[in-house]
Amino acid sequence: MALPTGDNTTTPTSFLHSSTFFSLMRYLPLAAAILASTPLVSGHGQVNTVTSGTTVNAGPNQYWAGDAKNSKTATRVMYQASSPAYVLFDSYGDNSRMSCEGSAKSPAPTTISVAAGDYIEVYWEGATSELKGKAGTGSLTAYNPWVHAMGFVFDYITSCNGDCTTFDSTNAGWTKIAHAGIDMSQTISSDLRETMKNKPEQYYPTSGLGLWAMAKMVQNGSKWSIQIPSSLESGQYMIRHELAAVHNPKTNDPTTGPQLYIACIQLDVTGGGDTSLPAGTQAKSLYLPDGTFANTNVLSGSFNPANVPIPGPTIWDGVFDNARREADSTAKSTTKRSKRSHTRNHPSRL
Ligand SMILES: [Cu+2]
Repeated sequence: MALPTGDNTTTPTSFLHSSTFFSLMRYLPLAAAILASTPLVSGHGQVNTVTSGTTVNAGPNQYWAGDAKNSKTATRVMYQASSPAYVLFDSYGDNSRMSCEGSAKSPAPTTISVAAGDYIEVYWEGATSELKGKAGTGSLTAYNPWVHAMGFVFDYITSCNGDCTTFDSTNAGWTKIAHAGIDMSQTISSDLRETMKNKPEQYYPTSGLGLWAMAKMVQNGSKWSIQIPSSLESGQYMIRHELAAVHNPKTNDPTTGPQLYIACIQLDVTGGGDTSLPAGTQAKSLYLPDGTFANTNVLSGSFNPANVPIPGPTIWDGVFDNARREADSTAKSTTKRSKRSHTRNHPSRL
């Protein structure tokens, strides 16, 4: 859910609850048509597609397990758009929900092959058409754009210890490979700012510098790029790609606070380096349920976009081997690089 005036408030459930049996019968064909066409429920969304080079892998159908694409997807099933649609602060300490939105023990049937050092592109899709065809959404018209513009994007990785299609990620240790909060060198486009004002889910900061990672994603056609560290040894891994929407600041109400949308994407990494992942951080220990992050309040008068720390562990220093390797390959030195362990992965517990 979003602000009272935010995400779609006409859900099939409320429709049904507000109807007498007689009027329900009158509207049944309409309700059936709505349910058959799109999931007309409260906002949010899911992964539409993941690409790796020329490989295009469709995300699962969250609403019908029998969909043919579900037998070919490498993305684990996420929550549907109705409760639970995302993970809230009262569940930040729950490994089952925090690792893969309830799919920790329900692997996807395939993996996507990607070379170490290369990128995968994740295309998000809104569950509703709130931003479809709206200015500032990167000309995405093939499906619904992602619906929120304020929030963080985090990327973690874990080893599947073999086969991702049988991997239980409940107690996995996650290593952060990228994160993004507010970029104070950029502004949101005036188009998207206006679109969000009309949603209505006004964008903060209301003027000046401060581009949230989520707005960057929406402006870029709801696409996010993730680089696989070139130092990482070959094998099967799972990416925990996470959007944290902050449009509905936390109060005493347990349905408020940052909304975590977590997509687990199974990869077969080829051509890797000589570095293995550190132990990482269990999903239940990534964020504090009452810390700085949980209490991010874009609506408070004192909100300062220049002082929004990024929560969770620091980025794994193995990621920076990408740059080191390039430097190494041009260096004259013939010294063999030793296999180093990377242990600087302490949670900052915000
Ligand atoms: Cu939402």
